Amino acid sequence: MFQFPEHMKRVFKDPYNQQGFEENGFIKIPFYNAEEIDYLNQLYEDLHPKEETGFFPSTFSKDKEYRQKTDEEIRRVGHRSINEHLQDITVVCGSYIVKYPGPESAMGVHQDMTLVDESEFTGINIWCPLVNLNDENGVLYVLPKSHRIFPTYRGSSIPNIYDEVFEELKPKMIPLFLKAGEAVFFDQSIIHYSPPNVSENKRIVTNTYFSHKDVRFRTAYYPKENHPDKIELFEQDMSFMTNFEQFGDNIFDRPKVGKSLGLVDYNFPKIDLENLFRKEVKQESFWQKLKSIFS
Ligand SMILES: O=C(O)CCC(=O)C(=O)O
Repeated sequence: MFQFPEHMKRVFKDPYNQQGFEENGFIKIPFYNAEEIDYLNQLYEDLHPKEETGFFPSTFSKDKEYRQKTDEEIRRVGHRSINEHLQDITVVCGSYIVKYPGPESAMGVHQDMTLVDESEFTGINIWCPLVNLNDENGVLYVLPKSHRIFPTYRGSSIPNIYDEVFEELKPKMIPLFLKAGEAVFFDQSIIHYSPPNVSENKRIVTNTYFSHKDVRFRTAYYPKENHPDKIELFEQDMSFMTNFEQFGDNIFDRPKVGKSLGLVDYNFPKIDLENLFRKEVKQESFWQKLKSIFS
């Protein structure tokens, strides 16, 4: 089992952003200007396959050309702001994440799958809506500080640390009512979810995934039948996010890409609410204060 590094490798130019991100697992930063927002909205209309419904990330699309063009353009447009705020990074993938109106557009409580070697690196999403978010159109909720509860291996085949406490965690989570063009940079391992879009319009977000420039990419798979107490790790390359074919389906199968690095021990930790939070963090006033800072 791995340990988290004592300090994250620096990626934010502003030390306050770096510190806030490390402490809480996320940070809000203005990202696109009005012209960039208009361009990316129009690009989505021009490019997206017509049959999309519900919750639809472009990384799920079977249309490789759409995925590639989206990736190229989102990286290109984001470059100005990335250059302003970040240093020593490698940008891995740009994508759209769209919620069409309807109950099936909900995204349940989760942590994103392991994509980097978290003993040394952090995978970060720049999640930026192209519309103002509100209670109706699929705002993102995060559980502050949850990126550091336990070191975890994550993926569809692996049991989650929060499986038994979904309902208790939800009231602790904070909605990020971002304006169009304002981004949340969040650690992939933070616990997060978004309710369905019950407004009349689709909600378009761009997501730009990056890590430190020296990053080692890793994915994790649980070979439950043969090794119930182990995880198999896979080395992946830069193209994994744009080329992986198993996001939309076969996501529970052993990865068909990457090089197996063999088996490692894993103790499948679970959140126990009683022991989870330090004393002051258990108090309701702590959460009220956090909500007022971040909302
Ligand atoms: O776009 C959303 O509403 C949620 C996105 C999300 O949870 C993710 O990409 O992991």
